[in-house]
Amino acid sequence: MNKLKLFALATVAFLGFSGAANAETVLLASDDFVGITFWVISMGMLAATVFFFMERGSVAAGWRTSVTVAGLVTGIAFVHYIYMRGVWVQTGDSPTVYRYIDWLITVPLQMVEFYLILAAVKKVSGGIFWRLLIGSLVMLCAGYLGEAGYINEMLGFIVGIAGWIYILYEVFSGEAGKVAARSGNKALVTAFSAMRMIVTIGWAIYPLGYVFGYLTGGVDANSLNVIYNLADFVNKIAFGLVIWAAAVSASGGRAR
Ligand SMILES: *C/C=C(C)/C=C/C=C(C)/C=C/C1=C(C)CCCC1(C)C
Repeated sequence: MNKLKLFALATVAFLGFSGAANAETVLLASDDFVGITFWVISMGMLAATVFFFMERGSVAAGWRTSVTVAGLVTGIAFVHYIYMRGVWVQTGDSPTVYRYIDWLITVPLQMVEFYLILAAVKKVSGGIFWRLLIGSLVMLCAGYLGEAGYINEMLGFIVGIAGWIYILYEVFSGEAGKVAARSGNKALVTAFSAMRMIVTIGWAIYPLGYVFGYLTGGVDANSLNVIYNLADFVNKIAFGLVIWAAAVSASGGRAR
């Protein structure tokens, strides 16, 4: 247990150090509000990562992997935010490639979370994970191709939306949704419904950002980045907190 905490602290210290090394070449202007959101959110991701790794040991064994994955999601986002912040502050350009690399890693990890919290209470098929993974890959690849200019922006949007709808279908009406509904486990049902709401309402912010950024004429990099940044803050940190809360309640409070 102590070894794990030590490892978490060492990782975080290392990451903080690499962030500090980056800071000497990057100076944030006091009127760069988009840059400030990049900065604030990177610190939020760091705090959430430390929190999830430290809390992992306080929950029942079956829930630990879920809490660890929540920490991986915010930790990976933290590293990407340091780079995205640098690109934005230094060039004023949208850090599209770093953003999509981050999403390409963290969104599948969040899809694993749906599977893991079900697997913590019930025997479930791996098909749930694979279908959610395919939906997220379709959504993100289409979005990237559209944003980076490889395909028509509208086409990228439509295919991306189709991938998202497929994910929603699986968590509401597909096998995942059915297993959760039938589980009879209160903590699981609460967490699953909250995660599902995040994937529905919280995630809707991203296609809205895409619409404002690319489809309503003229890419406004400022609003696009603020929208994406706020969305990441909610969808990565709140998503993890929901899992952590379910894990604590399923473990009968915070007993050690
Ligand atoms: C941590 C990062 C997360 C949860 C990122 C989620 C991203 C999306 C839900 C993106 C969705 C998009 C569409 C539904 C349409 C096409 C454009 C995208 C990729 C922005």
